[in-house]
Amino acid sequence: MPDPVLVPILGDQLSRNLASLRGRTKDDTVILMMEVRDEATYVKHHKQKIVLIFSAMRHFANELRDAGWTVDYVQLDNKDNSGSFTGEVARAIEEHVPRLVSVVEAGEWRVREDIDQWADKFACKVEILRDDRFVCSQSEFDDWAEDRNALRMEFFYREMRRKTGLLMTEDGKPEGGEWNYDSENRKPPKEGLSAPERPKFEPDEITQEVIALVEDRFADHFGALDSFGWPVTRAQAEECADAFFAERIERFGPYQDAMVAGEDDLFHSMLSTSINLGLLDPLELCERAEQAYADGKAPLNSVEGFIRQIIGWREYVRGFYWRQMPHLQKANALNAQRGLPEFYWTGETDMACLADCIRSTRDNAHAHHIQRLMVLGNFCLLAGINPREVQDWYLVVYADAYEWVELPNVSAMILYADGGELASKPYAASGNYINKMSNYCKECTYSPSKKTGEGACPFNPLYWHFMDRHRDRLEMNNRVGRVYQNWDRMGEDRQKEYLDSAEAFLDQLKPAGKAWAR
Ligand code: FAD
Ligand code: DLZ
Ligand code: SF4
Repeated sequence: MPDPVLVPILGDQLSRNLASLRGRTKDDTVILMMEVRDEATYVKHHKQKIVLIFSAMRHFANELRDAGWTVDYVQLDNKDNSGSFTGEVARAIEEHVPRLVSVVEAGEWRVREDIDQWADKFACKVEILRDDRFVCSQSEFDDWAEDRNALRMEFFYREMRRKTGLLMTEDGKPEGGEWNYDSENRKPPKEGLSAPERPKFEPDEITQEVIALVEDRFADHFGALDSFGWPVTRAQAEECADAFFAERIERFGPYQDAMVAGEDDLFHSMLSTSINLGLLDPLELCERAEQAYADGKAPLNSVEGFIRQIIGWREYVRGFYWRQMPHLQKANALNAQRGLPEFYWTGETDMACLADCIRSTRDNAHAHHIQRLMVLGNFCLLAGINPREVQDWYLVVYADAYEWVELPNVSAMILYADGGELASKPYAASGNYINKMSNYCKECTYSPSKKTGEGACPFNPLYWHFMDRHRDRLEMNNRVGRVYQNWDRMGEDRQKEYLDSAEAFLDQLKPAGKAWAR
């Protein structure tokens, strides 16, 4: 093919409607897809995450070929694989002699920095296109953020509702009269609460080949592989979406914050891996949710909750990431310095809530939102774990983890390491919250009603230890400040019991001995 356009497609850009493919002709385009060591090892990703990405990439390449496109696909085990995106693009330029390299901007800072060098590095024109799979462009986010003292998801979300028209009445009002039905999304789980199984997919030949590759090359990475069942094609992802809209969305809203031991998915959509890879279009999913409401198949609090997660939180954290990078990686407003405990990797802890969330993380490369936030995240916040170690853990262990979405959620949302730029207060909670929203405590060695000493739920003294050590900062916060009245009313002796209890617990935490993440 003389002077083609070279279109590199990254592992999380598996969309047929990608900006760099639109308007291209098949006889004039070479698509380049690259499995590279740099991406597979910049952290030691969960084995399922690597299998998911490589298998989805290989399936996508085959679909493109079947549709008549020319695809130059570089496998990780190709013997002359250079190991980097830039190295492979250089090789492809030499081989195909393109007139233009057309690439959609990368989702992550690390990769975008590299791609920004391509125009200088290569003797060939390079265009970098906006990733318009997101509702909000960066310049639009910046315009919205520019003249505000504080960024709050809620106000951004309203803009996105107006922009998309989702759940808006004809006269420009929010459907049902309210913007946000979060207060109706906090139903504790009732006894025996269980959700229908989501579709899982037996590994086909392509996935099996990738599993063998990962077992061979990444044997020391975290996570189980035998339970792999993630959708790796758009058709499979659509089957998962169909199942969610048919069977689970109705109760998604009420039980959004509920946790049940052994019920790993509950009523969550389990679609984040497919959305982030590009297999599913986030806006199409929101439209399906809206339709489910219009058809009377799902209540407003479920549908609004789902749409808010996608055009609200998902878009908000992405805009926030690009505004805050690169310093967000190093932010540590609370000066948290403790190492991540070993049990985050082994799951060996007698705290039943953490043990179950870590088991699900190891077995599925997934935990649902409230587990990530109020169990795993809350513990790291209260125990003062160093943000870099927590960031690495979350980036490694979840199949849906890419830095643009992981970092704001970890650094800003759970650890308050940005000092409150993203969220108005830290999500700190004692054992009482977990006991209310889950059935974990029933099977736990500890008691959530015991506050200090032997057998007390560790979250209880840790909560007050956290509040006490950050009093100077948090007392000023009008959403938190009131708790200090309770603290002061306890008196010095009781306060000391809390603080001693927390310190005894923290002292026996064993930091991770092995380099699990990097
Ligand atoms: P559902 O509960 O069904 O929600 C629907 C969709 O909304 C999700 O698929 C996702 O696309 C979006 N969404 C929901 N919450 C968020 C959020 N806080 N930020 C961005 N998108 C959101 N999500 C990731 O995709 N990748 C991550 O690396 C990631 N890391 C997280 C780390 C922490 C500490 C926390 C608290 C949350 C994190 N999330 C992350 C958000 C959320 O936990 C997952 O998107 C969700 O659990 C995925 O499961 P689901 O598809 O069943 O989601
Ligand atoms: C996460 C990941 C992994 C493990 N491997 C690859 C890869 O070999 N090739 C690829 O194109 N993408 C991979 N990814 C996803 C990328 O990290 C992601 O697409 C970019 O970093 C986004 O900026
Ligand atoms: Fe978790 Fe505490 Fe409940 Fe045990 S008692 S499950 S540690 S919240």
